[in-house]
Amino acid sequence: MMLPPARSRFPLPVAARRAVRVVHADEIRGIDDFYERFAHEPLVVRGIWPPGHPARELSLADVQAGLGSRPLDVWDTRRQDYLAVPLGAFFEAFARGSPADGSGWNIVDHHIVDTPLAPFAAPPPFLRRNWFVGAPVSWDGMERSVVLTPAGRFSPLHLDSYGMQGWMALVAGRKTWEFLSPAETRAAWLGEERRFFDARTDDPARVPGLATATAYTATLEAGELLFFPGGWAHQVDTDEASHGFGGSLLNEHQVEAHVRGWLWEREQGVAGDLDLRAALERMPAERVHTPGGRANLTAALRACAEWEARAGGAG
Ligand SMILES: O=C(O)CCC(=O)C(=O)O
Ligand SMILES: [Fe+2]
Repeated sequence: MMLPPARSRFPLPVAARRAVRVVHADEIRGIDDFYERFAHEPLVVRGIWPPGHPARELSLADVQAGLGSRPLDVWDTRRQDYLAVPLGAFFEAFARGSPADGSGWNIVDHHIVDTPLAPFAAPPPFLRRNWFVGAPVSWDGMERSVVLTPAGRFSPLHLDSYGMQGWMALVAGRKTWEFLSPAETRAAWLGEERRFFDARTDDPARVPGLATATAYTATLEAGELLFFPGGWAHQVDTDEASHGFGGSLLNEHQVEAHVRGWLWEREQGVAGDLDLRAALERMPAERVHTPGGRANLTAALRACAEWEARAGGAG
């Protein structure tokens, strides 16, 4: 089904907007079907929590209680780093809402595997093939996180690290997402400043390539899940105070996008701590489930080798 394309307070200066595809969870018949028929573009999935599912009932107070006493990991877009914020201070600011410019605290990847919230944040069955979990990467926390966003907050355009795939499911609130495909994402990169275009403050004349681009947009509502594939840049506007869950994944189905994203980060000097090539080289055969996935992995490793040979030759 199709909805009219959504538009955020700070829309991307694109030629056209197109509504993200919406499906019901029952239409997805397992992991292979998901990657064959759905996962090549952003997707809204309805019906992930059947009536009576405990995640649907989780209040903000339940989330606060379930977090324990450890400070929250807040992503600070100005510093491009995590900030540890005491729980009490965060919930006070959450109640006040974000300043009009959309700044303020936002929690989208505070890991909760070691808290009572973990079972509520289990990814749906079609999102359970994940190389972040278990050896050799062993970044299990990436699989499920809590999401807590005050009303009015705006996350400017960015790519998630390692070209990873992401999902978010809201228990309450609303968020408007705008996406650029991997091919159009580069037009929004301000190379000399090593950052993406910020729709709140930057002159659209700085990103002329977007004038012919199409943004995929969606307003994510409570009870819905949003998925985005590897390498899609996104900006997120939170119209209503929101809480829910999210997670990140890497796997055989989109490993080429992950490698492209990671090599691009290395080129720009913004790559994180994971040596993706080394991890992929050590991936045990039993963690690859399909012949197509095996071929993707081989192609991705070849791309890493070629990139490193070029970078070595250039340097
Ligand atoms: O919800 C937000 O403000 C940002 C979310 C996001 O960028 C993500 O989940 O990757
Ligand atoms: Fe993101």
